Amino acid sequence: MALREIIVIPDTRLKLVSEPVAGVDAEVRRLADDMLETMYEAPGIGLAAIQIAVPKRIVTIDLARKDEPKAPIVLINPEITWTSDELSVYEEGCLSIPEYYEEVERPAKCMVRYLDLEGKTIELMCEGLLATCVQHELDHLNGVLFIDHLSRLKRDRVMKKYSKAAKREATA
Ligand code: GNR
Ligand code: NI
Repeated sequence: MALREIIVIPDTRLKLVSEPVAGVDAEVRRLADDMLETMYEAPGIGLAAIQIAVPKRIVTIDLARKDEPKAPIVLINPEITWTSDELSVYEEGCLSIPEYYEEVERPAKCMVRYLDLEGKTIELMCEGLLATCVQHELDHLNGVLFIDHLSRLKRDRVMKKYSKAAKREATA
């Protein structure tokens, strides 16, 4: 297992559409392992491979609290096959947009189909924070960030702030 660096905005790689994985092999399993380690260390409740600069359709999720046993989920080539008409609002954050939080409205429930680490097809009904997290992560696979769901004004403000910070970093 290895800890990987999480890329942050305005890194343009976060806009890439990630490629499907051809098969669940040793390389995919190693990548998923690295993603879990990186996600736990951050700490975060979800991670998409593109956040460690790998444009593959792999997601890790673990909603267990600190005092609970780990409950990792690895989703390979995930697809949302159904979303509820009912919506819900959660305050979201993103490891690629550190220390910024804002409310986002999304379908309250969704059905996701994916391959697990054994290459088996799984269908999982999601609600609550899991539904939000799954949708947030699948957005990453399509180059979409949660700030893309906000008003242009809010998004532009966030992008400007992080672009300035990146420039300061580069010239420091
Ligand atoms: O750690 C994370 N918390 C979170 C909170 C509300 C909605 C979505 C998330 S996902 C985020 C980790 C991350 O950036 N995943 O891409
Ligand atoms: Ni994110």
